Amino acid sequence: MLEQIEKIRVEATEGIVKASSSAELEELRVKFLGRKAELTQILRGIAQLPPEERGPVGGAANKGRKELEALIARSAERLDAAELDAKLVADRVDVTMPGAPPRPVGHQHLITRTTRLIEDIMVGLGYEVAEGPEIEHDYYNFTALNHPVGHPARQLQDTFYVQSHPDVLLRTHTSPMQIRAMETQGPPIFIVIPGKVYRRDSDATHSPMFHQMEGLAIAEGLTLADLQGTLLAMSRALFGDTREVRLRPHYFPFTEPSVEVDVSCFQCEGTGVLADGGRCNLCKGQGWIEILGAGMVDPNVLGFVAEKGYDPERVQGFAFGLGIERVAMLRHSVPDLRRFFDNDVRMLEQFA
Ligand code: 2NL
Repeated sequence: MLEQIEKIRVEATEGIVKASSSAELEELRVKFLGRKAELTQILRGIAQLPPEERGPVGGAANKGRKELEALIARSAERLDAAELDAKLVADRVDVTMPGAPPRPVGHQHLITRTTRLIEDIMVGLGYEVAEGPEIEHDYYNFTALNHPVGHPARQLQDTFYVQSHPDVLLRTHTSPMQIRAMETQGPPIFIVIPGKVYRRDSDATHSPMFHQMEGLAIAEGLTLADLQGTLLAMSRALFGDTREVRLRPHYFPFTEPSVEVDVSCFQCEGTGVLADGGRCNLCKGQGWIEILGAGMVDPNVLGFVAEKGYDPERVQGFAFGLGIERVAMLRHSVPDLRRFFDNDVRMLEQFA
């Protein structure tokens, strides 16, 4: 009997040590320690043995059982760990793979699209696109643009100044870059400058940050008629082939003469009246919609860049500035300018 137990112990130990999976190990556990296992039967039959054999056989069988149980437990730990490692490798997810189905990557904001559209139109007319800093020096934002210190427009602009540097500010228009461009490039110059500008203003049609597109054309012999023709071409590209433009006298510090420019209403074809006889809501029955300000560049402004060849006696030109949000609102019937900056994707996705 003792020999039989020793044989079981050796055979079981060999098997357990060689087991290569937890399933195989479980089979061995049932085979050697289960209810029908040889060793279990021996332990169960101890009482039937002659009294002098009970002690040695019971001791050997119990010792063998404990030893095998401990060996199985250690093998199970080893195999479980190895199996978990293998599973972790097999189930590894590459988080850099595209999803299925791939998510759309998004799209340009309507303000970006409108900016690009106006840029394209102006590039088609021979202009170049330039961009400049949003944090500006007082000199470029005001002084060189004919707003001397104490000029009422400096207060009217309601400007964001940098507290620690009273002569540094968030640009109130993209005009400062026009000056910078003229400082580096002599006439003739035909440029447009898009970008963010900042004013202390906030309601349905004013945001403290908004986007402007400014144009500047300086060459020999340019007149107000060239300004009108340029704006007519731009207006037709933006609002339809049958548009007309109208110039009304106005005042800006950096242009003389200055004008405000209206485009004929594209909803009522400039009549102010809709097909059903009702008043056109877009132009409020006027037939005209104000879209921008412009004028002939004041000789004083050219004086600030005279060293680069901008002699007011020899070259002249025009400039204009328009609000990109306003163009986008008109073209797409957006009722409130703040919606552009709420970042509500339900609003933005309409213009994908
Ligand atoms: C507006 C419309 C305007 C300009 C911008 C400009 C730039 C230079 C010289 C002269 Cl470098 N003018 N820009 C001119 C007229 C109108 O923007 O409503 N501004 C307050």
